[in-house]
Amino acid sequence: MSSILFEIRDGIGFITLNRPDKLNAFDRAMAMLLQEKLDACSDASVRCVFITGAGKGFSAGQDLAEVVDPNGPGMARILSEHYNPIVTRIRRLEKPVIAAVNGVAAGAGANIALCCDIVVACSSASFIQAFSKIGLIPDSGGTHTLPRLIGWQKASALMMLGEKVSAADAERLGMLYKVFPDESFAADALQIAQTLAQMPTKGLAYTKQVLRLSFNNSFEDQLQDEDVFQQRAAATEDFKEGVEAFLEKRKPKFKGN
Ligand code: T3D
Repeated sequence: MSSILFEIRDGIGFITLNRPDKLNAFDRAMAMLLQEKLDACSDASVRCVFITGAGKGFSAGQDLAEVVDPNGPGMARILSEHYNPIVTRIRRLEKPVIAAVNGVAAGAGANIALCCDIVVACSSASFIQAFSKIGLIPDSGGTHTLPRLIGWQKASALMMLGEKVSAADAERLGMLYKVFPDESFAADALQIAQTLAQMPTKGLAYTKQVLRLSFNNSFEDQLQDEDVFQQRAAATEDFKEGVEAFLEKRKPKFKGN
């Protein structure tokens, strides 16, 4: 069985981290396959990406057995060839990426989830910046993402203490968008993906890009970037359709172009 399950259905690229007996911890094969599947999501038929975990966890981060395996990739390659390319692909994909956190998300598993555009979790899920407990620093973009989500002080404490954060606390802190009950989580998370897959894909991609630019921009520069991206959005077929549908008092039918 492949360590990444992938299918494209109804405009959604479904990616499932699939090493459930290891809580979907990443070995090299899984990290490389995830990159391959994220690349496949560049296809125009994919209008939204949905990442979740098989079994009871989302991902426990790096497979620690691989770290000490003399035949493993070695520490020097793990960030540059595994995690950095994964989170970079997620950030650069010109469509929304949802992390549907179905259980524990630890280490790189947590930070891959947190770099997605919309993070939802089931009520029994949890997040752990597990790195400090084994003498590492947080990676996979976590030192960039987490303080921007919840502020420097909370991020610093969670990263140093390595405490488990419940889904409810993660929502309260602003780490994620919404928590859904375990029983309805699969359907509730899917509903978000289905909604996004019917929306104006290019407009969502530009939203993602301009939000990213805000991290480094002054207010004035951001206004200019909004202007640039708004011109692009206004040139799309979907904008035309959105306005026409509004004026004709009908439901718009967006095609993603
Ligand atoms: O170069 C570099 O390596 C840098 C890259 C770093 C990236 C990172 O992600 S570093 C952080 C690595 N992750 C961790 O340190 C987390 C380790 N796991 C845990 O602390 C716990 O498993 C959890 C808190 C995540 C969950 O606890 P629990 O009690 O729900 O489950 P469990 O019983 O600990 O785990 C279930 C199984 O998954 C178990 O296997 P077994 O005993 O049933 O055969 C456990 O060994 C396995 N597992 C869980 N996490 C990992 C793992 N196996 C390998 N690597 C793991 N990370």
